[in-house]
Amino acid sequence: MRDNPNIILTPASEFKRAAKQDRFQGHDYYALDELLTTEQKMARDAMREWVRQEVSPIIEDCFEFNKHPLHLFKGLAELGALGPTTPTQYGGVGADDITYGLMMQELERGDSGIRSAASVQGSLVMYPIYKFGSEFQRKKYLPALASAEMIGCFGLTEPDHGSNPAGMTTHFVDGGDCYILNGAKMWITNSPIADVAVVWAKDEAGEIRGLIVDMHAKGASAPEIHGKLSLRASITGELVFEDVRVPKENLLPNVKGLKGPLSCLSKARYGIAWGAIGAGMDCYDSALRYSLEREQFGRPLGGFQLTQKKLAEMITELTKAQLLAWRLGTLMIADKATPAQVSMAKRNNVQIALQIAREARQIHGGMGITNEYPIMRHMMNLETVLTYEGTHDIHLLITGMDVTGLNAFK
Ligand code: TGC
Ligand code: FAD
Repeated sequence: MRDNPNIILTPASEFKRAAKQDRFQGHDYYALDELLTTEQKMARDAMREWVRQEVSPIIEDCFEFNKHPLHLFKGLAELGALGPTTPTQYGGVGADDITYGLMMQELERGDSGIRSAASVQGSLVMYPIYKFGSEFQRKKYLPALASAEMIGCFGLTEPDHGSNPAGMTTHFVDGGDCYILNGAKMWITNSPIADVAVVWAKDEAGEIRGLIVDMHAKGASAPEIHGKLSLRASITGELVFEDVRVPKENLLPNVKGLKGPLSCLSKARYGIAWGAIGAGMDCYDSALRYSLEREQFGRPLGGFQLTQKKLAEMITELTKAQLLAWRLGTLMIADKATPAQVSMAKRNNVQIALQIAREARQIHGGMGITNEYPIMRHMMNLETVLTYEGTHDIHLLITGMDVTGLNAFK
């Protein structure tokens, strides 16, 4: 549609140009910057600039035509966005959790799918290898993953076990000099392009263990899932294991049980709590700009009380979300954050970002449904973000369990 000469977009394309110029201004209503260190602000600003230069010019096409900009991995690696909190001796940049969060915010301001690529590589592949792996595994995999020489994926969800991963049926048995792995995983970000997968599977005793699986091994495959109307710049697939021989040295030695994968999720969910703010900000920025430039009934849309209500609520919710994420970040740095606190922030911030996208879409009127503006892309992406890493309702039940002490899952 963008190249259709029959469609005249004269006034709106002006707004689009103006909106694009100003999209990255950021909004810091409560002077959050004063709470950040110089290093945190520098990392955020570098990522914002990189997104502006490398992601924004291509992202609408990637989304529309379902293209996966894999070349961006190199830039992400150079900026230290792949496993930012990983110590430098393993190829990371040894950043603190607030720096990590701010990086995710800026990436998701660009696109949730690009943030996803960084989340999976850093929090779901590198983190478990660092946290639960042997020294041999750390040295073999972490530098290669941090530099994007190797791409990883995280296999927890199965076709019949999404919200309830404890029920998984993927399993492995002792095959003498190796383990023999069988089973299937579903909805796995980056699986079709992955060199390695961190796969959670049950051993012969029924205990959940983590395995680092070479995706080039015989019997391992990763068919792509097609037809996604969300996160279209991100590639998603299955993982299928048919008698795959996994070297015994690839078992993660230092964790057993569901707390292994769930603690990786805590790290990634925290990143999403920041990331969603970025998507919300991009929608808000676009809506604010449009409301000041688009006139109806002889005045800018922003001059009507109903539009001001929408904008005022957006910036209020964004500000609350920023403060929630920042405080959670300080708890993460002090190693005091609980999984339930992470759930609250992930759930709240994704929900408000989605609401902001919906309201921003209304402010843009008909133009809001086109890819002249980022709104629908963010909105469609956020539908996935609301669901993955624990659905909106699962996180509500985690909070419910935390405050009542009663487990609604069992
Ligand atoms: P439950 O009995 O509650 O817990 C089992 C053990 O795990 C511990 N635990 C955690 N540990 C660390 N971090 C967390 N967030 C934890 N949550 C629980 C818990 O203390 C216990 O430890 P222990 O020592 O007693 O054994 O487990 P349950 O089976 O009742 O499940 C609870 C429930 C439903 C909350 C959990 O299964 C859950 O969170 N389900 C949602 C599944 C989910 O989030 N899947 C995400 C898949 S990965 C993904 O979506 C990646 S998207 C990638 C991208 O960004 O592109
Ligand atoms: P279900 O668990 O079937 O849930 C369906 C609905 O039922 C939801 O609304 C849920 O909230 C509700 N529900 C379930 N149980 C309860 C309950 N007890 N009480 C009330 N309501 C309930 N997984 C990975 O392992 N690795 C990845 O890299 C990965 N990437 C993904 C990328 C994309 C694009 C998507 C869409 C998903 C990805 N996932 C990944 C999977 C994701 O984590 C799951 O989709 C999610 O956990 C939900 O599982 P499900 O889709 O099977 O839904």
